[in-house]
This record gives sequence, structure tokens and C-alpha cells, in this order.
Amino acid sequence: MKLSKKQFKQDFEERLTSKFATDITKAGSQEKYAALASVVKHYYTKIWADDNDYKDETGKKQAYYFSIEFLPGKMLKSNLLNLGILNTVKEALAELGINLDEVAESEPDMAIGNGGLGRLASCFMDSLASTGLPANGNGIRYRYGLFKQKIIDGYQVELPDSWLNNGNPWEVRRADKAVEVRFGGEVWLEDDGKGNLLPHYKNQERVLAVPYDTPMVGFENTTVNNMCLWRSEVPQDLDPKFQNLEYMRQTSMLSAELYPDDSNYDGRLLRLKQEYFFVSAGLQRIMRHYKSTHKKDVRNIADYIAVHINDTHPALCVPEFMRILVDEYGVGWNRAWDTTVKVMSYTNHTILSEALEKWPEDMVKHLLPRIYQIIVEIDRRRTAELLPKIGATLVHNTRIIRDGQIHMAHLSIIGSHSTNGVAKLHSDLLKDVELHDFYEIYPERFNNKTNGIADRRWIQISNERLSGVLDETIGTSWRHDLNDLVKLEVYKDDESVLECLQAAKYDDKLRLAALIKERNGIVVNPEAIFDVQVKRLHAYKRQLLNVLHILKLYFELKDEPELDVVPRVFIFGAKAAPGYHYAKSIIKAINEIANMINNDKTIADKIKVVFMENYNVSLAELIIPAANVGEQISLASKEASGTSNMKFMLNGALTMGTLDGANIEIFEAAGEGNNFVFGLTKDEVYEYYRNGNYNARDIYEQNPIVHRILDSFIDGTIPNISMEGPEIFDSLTTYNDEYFVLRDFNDYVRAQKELETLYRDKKAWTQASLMNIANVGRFSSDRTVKEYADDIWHIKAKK
Ligand code: 6GP
Repeated sequence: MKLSKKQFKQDFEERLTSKFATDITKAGSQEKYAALASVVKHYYTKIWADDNDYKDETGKKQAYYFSIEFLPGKMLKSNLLNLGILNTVKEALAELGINLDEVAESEPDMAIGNGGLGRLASCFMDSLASTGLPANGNGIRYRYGLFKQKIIDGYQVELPDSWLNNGNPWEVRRADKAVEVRFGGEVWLEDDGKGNLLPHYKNQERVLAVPYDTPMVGFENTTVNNMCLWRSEVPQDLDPKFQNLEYMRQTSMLSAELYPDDSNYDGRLLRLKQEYFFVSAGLQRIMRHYKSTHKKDVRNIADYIAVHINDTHPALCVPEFMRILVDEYGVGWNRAWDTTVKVMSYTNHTILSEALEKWPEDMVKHLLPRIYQIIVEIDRRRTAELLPKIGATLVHNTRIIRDGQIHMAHLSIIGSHSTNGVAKLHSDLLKDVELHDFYEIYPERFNNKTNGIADRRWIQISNERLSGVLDETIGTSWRHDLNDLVKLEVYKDDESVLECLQAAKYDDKLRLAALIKERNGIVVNPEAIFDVQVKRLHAYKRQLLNVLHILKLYFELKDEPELDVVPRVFIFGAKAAPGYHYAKSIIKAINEIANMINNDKTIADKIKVVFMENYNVSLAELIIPAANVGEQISLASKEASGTSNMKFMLNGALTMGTLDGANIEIFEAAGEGNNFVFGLTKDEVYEYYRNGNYNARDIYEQNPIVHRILDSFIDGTIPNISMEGPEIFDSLTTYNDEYFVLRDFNDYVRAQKELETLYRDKKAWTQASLMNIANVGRFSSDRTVKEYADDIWHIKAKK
């Protein structure tokens, strides 16, 4: 949009006065933020309304991305950038004596997601709007987002995240579009006299679902999509006999809390209720909108909508859509089923078995009696149809209901036309191993969609310094098409460009160093290698391997203080699920090791270890630009894709990584020698599984370096871990090291030495960094969403 500084200043000052009866000289930062957000919202409302009209008038097919998590972070700068007014506003504010960055600080991170899956959903929201694709989000408006992490005495402590306390300027409450979701009670079928069996209900619990719409503004275009988040409320006309506090409490709980589990299944009833709540509300709204705008036969709805099941949490989309078509619109079962399969598609985000959702049959039967009947019927019909064709074993292995459990992944695959993994290796594993039985039955349904990232946020907004260097070197077209970064390759031997890249990295490191000083009270050397591992804390991600390597360096320096090493700052950021005891022990150990090393005068600044508390999107935006190295060291086959690996690549960090997830594609894209690869391959890992011949204790007994490092966990060398030390020690020795940390240790050390050698050669290092940046184009989520649009949803971008 076009906007002059003069116009903006006028709008901003007027808004401050009308909203808060104040002016620039007196306004507090919250007020400035709220006024600014309100002006920005005003700027895009017209575009939003026009785009809604356009979508309704053209009746174009739209996609709906159902996800129990979104992790957008802050929205102010992203909206400004996408509207094309970021610089104008920044300059105009500066002229008024206001620093945009400071104002932006007042916005809380919108963190209604845990980690990778939720952040990917938000990257997709940005890319869908930015590529002009008509696609909307559907989720839950949790009152409390992901917990805030405090580190107290080295331990993680969880505090509530009341992100809505000051209101949310971006959302629009649409009370008129509220729908009702019902739970429990009894259901029975009665013939309607025309041969149709219709359900009748008694004693159901009624919940009102109110949508809050948050516009997703496209990058310098006219598309504004919608992220619809549902809030649970008590229906106004509820029978007074139910209007009691308990009912209110129960109801508000539904949209109160995000489950703080990452890749972990939590079996509580409330979670199942949440899943049905946003699925049912979302589908009802879609149906209403479809009927009111298209007035077309509901049997053709597959030509107009696509519904995406983001991991299995929204898998109830399948039976709920069947319920709506069959019970509410009288569509025959077979036609309804064909339609459902055409409309639905599903993404798998992990192969960890503890994350494969299953619900006890009884629980579903009680909570959702009609949905249960429909699932039983889907399963019965499918079994009857397939038994003669494919035999009992295959049918049994792939049944939706098995051993008293409802298998949500089975439901998602069977009830949709597409199942995809999130990186090549992961998709292959699904086909060849984890979901092989399904692949045999429905080979045409399986495909890969390698993840991507919303590059605008992860460089244009968060790394202005590097963005400026790129503009000067290759022009600005990369801001519109990340593939254009490849133009950088020709500068690989250009000393002045390499120097500019180094200077940008150095400035970003200074910025992070200042933050570390402020938050952790640790002074770090900006010349040191900034070696970063930021992600959820999980055993399979192997933060522990990183820790063992740090201890190795530490003991070497203790033995030989004059050793010539390149100084390193090891930076961690990680939240552990509150109930994940082992992960929390590792956080404690990292903090105690950090204390031990950072306070050891003999080490000086050769090694520093920093654990930054409360890792979230905003902190990532400050850490990743400053990284020289990104640690992506999961056990091969365990990390479905990873997405921080792409963010590091974009910001010129080199990856230290295993052949896992999207690392493999990153190594290939950046070219040989530009990253550091180590560790077992996926085939080697599976070979160990087949033979059962891994013995971690042997490594401990036979490798003196490993022996010494592990002993330091139990002999008092590392202080204050008398509980956690033995737990970690035992996990590696007594319990045979589930994620092959010891097995990969030597090769990791080898790769780390190579890294150090390369870093000593500043030019060669920067060239490798340049090659990473130049070849990151394919990891833009613009590419990913286009693939979903073309291959899965069959939706078309606005011209
Ligand atoms: C994550 C995967 O662990 C990560 O590898 C991937 O990049 C990300 O999804 C996006 O695809 N999975 C989850 O966050 C999760 O909760 C159930 O899976």
C-alpha cells in the first residue's frame, strides 16, 4: 500500500488520542503499541474485506488448515513488512522520537503452539497469503499459551503465559458466526418414515464456539486470508438448571490451555474434547459459509473446499464431516464417503511411537457417541470391502479400531486422499517402514512435502544487517523470490563481499552478546564461534551429545591450559514438556555445567556455555542471525524434518548435523564441504534395531575419554546434580543409550575438529557460509505451500 510519513504520523497521533486520551509525550509503551497496531489494522481492513468479497464472488476453491497449534510470534513487524510500509513507519516514528523496535517489544509472543509443528503452521499461514493462495487456518484460541520458562537454580520452572491480558489488537471476535458443539449424552437412530435412519439425541452437553478471526496479510499483494481461532463459552440460552459454576468452569477449560507436550501423547479427556471442539466448530462454519455463498449442492463441495489435517489432532474431521453430510444434509453414505476422502488430506510430523495418537474406544463412545458410531461404520464397511481383496493380515494391521483403541493416524490415512511426510527421508520412512501396510493398500496417496520457512520473518525482519548486504550485492529481487539468492554464488571469491558478510555476522553477534550480558550476566567474546542448539528439549534431539562434547573440550583444557583452541560460545535454548522428567534433568545439567565452566578462571573465555531461558519465536529471531554454527544432531531417522536447520542456513550459519530429516536436503543444496556431517545413517540405525547388538556400556568401558566424561556426572566433578547426574549416567550405560549418543560420539568429535579447522580459515569459512545462503531458496515455505496447493489441495493463486 502507499503511505506517506506525514499521513502515518497523523493517523498515529489521532489514534493515540482517540484510544487513550493521551499524546506522544505522555503515552507509555503499551499505549504506543496498541495505537500503532490499531492503525496498522485499519490499513489492512479494506484489503481484507475486498479479498473476502473476491473469494465469495469468484467462488474459488479454498483450503482450510486445521491445526491444534499455531506459533506466530509477534505480528506487528510482519504486518508492516507485508503491507510494504515497514520502512516508512519506522522512519516516521523515529521522527517522532519513537523507536519501532522498542514499541514492538510490548507485543506478547502469540505462542499457542509448542514447537516445530505449530511454527510450521504459522510459516504456512504467511506463505499462503504471500503467494496469493486462498487458504485459512483453523485452531483454538487458548487463553494461556505455551508456558513461560524460568530457570531457577538451574531448574526449569513453568509460569503461565497470559498473553491476552492486554487484549489482542489483531483479532476480530465474530459473535454472529458462533456455532454450537455438543458432547456426551445419548444417541439413537430412528427411521424418518422415508427409509432414512436419523439420529436423535438426549442429555447432551452444549458448548458455544465463538470464532476470533486474525487476518493473515500477504506480502505486498492483495490477499488477506483468515486464521480462525475458537473460544469456548456457555450458550446464552442454556437451560437454567445447567447454569452453574461447574458447567462454566468445564466449558471455559476447553479453550483455556495448550497442552505443553511436544511429540508426546497425552491421554486426558480434555485433550480429546479440545480436538473435537475445534474440528466440529471449524467444519460447521465452513458448511454454513458454503451454503450461504454458493447455494450449490452440498454434494459438490469437494470442488470448493479442501480440509487439511495437520498431524492427527484434527483427525476427527473425517467422521465429523461424514456426520454433517449424512445426518445434517441427507447425503447418502457412499457419496458422503467419496466426498470426505476427496476433501481431506493429512500430514504426519513424527514417527516417534509415543506421539502416535490412540484413544480408548470407551472414551470416544462416551464423549462423542454419534462420532463413535460413524467411526465404527467406516471401519466395518472398509473391512468388509477389503477382506476379500487384500487378506486378513493387512486388513487387521490397518484397522481404525483395534485392541479397544481408535488409531487416529489410521483414521486420517483412510479418510483422506493424501498422506505426506515433511522431508524426503521422513516420507520414505513412512512408506517403507512406519506406514508400510497403508502404502501397500494406497500407494497413490503417499507423497513428500519437504518443509520450508517464512523467509521474510527469518531474514528480512530478523536480520536487517544481512538483508542490507544482500541488497547491495545482488539487488532486492530475493526479497520476492528466495531462489534469487543463488545470484550470490558468483561472489564466492569476491573479498569485499566476503568481508561484508563477516561484518554483518559480527554485528549480529554483538547484538546477541549484549542480550546475553543483559539476561544471563555472562560476557562472551564476539570473536568466538557461536555454536547454537535451539529447539525443544528431547532425548532424540540429543542435546546431551552436544554437552558431552563440551565436557570433552573442557577436560582437555583443564589438562593442558595452553592448548590452542578457537574460543567457543555454546548457546542453548530449549523448553522441556513439564512432565518430561529426563528432559528437565538435562536442562539442569546444562546449567550446572555452564556454571562450572563459566566460573573457571583457568578456562577464561575459551569456552562459555549459555542457556537462554524461555526460548520462543522472538528469541529465535535474535539468536539465529548471530549463529556461526547450528547444531542439528538428532539420531538419524528421528527428526522428521526440522525447520530451524533452514533458518540457520538462511542466516549463513554452517550446519553440524546428522543425515536426518531435512538436513540431508540442506547438505545436498549447499554443496559438499559447506557443512559438517557425522553419525550413523538411518540404515545403520535400523540395522542395530534388527540385530539388537548395540552395547553402550562397552563404549563406556573401552573409551577412556567417554569414561571420564560420563564419570563426571556421578563423581561430584559437575556440582549440584546428585539426582540428575546418575539419572543421565544410567540412561547411557545401564539403559543402553536409546538414541545412540555414545555410538555417535567419536564421529561427532571428528566433525567438530573439522569445524574448528575451517573456522581458523576465515575466508574459507565465509565462502561456505555464502554457499549456504545462496542455495537456501528451496527451503522457503512459499515453495512448500505451492506444492501443497498444486498436488494436494488443488487450489489456485490469485493472479
Ligand atoms: C515436528 C517434527 O519433530 C519436526 O522434525 C518437524 O520439522 C516439525 O514437526 C514440522 O513438520 N513435530 C512436532 O512438532 C509434533 O508435535 C507430533 O509432532
